[in-house]
Amino acid sequence: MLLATVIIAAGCLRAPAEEADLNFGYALDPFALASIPQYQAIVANDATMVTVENYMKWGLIHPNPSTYDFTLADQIVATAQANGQQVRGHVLVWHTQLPGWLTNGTWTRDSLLAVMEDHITTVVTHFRDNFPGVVTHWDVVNEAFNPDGSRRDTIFQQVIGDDYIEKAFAFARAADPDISLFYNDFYDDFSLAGETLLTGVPAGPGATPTQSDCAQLPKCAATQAMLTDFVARGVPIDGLGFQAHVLLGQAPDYVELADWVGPLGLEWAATELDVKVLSSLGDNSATRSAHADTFVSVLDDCLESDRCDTVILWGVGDAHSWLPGFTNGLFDYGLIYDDDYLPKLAVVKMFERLEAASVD
Ligand code: 9MR
Repeated sequence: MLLATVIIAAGCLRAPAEEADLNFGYALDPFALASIPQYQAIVANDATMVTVENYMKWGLIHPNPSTYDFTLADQIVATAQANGQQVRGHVLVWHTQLPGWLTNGTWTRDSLLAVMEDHITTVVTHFRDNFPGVVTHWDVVNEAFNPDGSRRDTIFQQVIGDDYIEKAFAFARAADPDISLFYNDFYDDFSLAGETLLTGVPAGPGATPTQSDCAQLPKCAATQAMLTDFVARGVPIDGLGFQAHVLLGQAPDYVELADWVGPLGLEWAATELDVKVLSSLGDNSATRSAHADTFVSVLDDCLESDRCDTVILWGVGDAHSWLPGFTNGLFDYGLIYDDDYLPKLAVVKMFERLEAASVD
């Protein structure tokens, strides 16, 4: 029993994930990766694919118009390469974490398109050339829609217009013909309601365990319309990422939500999975049981679908989760390892589910 606990504490999900042909892993923080032995062991022993939680974002990787800083992203990609893992690039175009020179600049459609092309080309090419074959997927555009399906009012939307998204995909494809290019967003009802509450943007509804019909959900329907149009016109896109920052017990049915993706010839992935637990409920056996079930439900959806081969968790352990900081402490305990990098029940349950898949 002690030996089993030690093995699980250091990670055990990689072998069954490989057996199940699943890209499985975590969004990583370079400082934790460089300095915390348990973190390093879990990442090495659980993950087949990792992503970079922050340090590939525009403001951090491209801090001045003519300066790129790949130091921290490179550390993560080099570690993944040494571990024999793949990397999902995150993210090329997003309205958050942009540098001041971009948000405060004066742009025309053409000048902003040129800057976007330079950014996408430089970043994609950097990883293509320095780590051949390691960065296999990119989240090209993130969160372009409001909960009601209208376009989010970003600098790219304002200055370039609706076609900034397809241009971003075309620039990424031109920079690397071999990578998978994803549009990435969130559709669950709780996250959409939270966004409406925080920002006043128009309301959802979004997906719940019992309502996951994309056509009935304005933001999902708008995404479906956009991707359908992209495929019809040959815009280079390979898939849709569902972020999946889901509420305890409230994961949508992603198989149903994504049932239109396969017929378009696209894939889908769970790209930022974590499970929001109300801090007031605590991290105890009851919440850990529901927390494990919520993780398994999303994993299950991906394993069940012949169009999903990737599940990435948005962090390794609760000590580094974005959740408490971003929700004023309302939510916590989102990940499958605790503050001390000890495994929760979710690790055991995901191990069992992956093992079952590998013998299917
Ligand atoms: O986890 C990220 C956090 O550390 C950053 O401060 C934050 C900035 O907005 O972004 C977080 O990651 C987000 C991801 O890039 C896109 N989807 C939502 C994620 C959680 O906010």
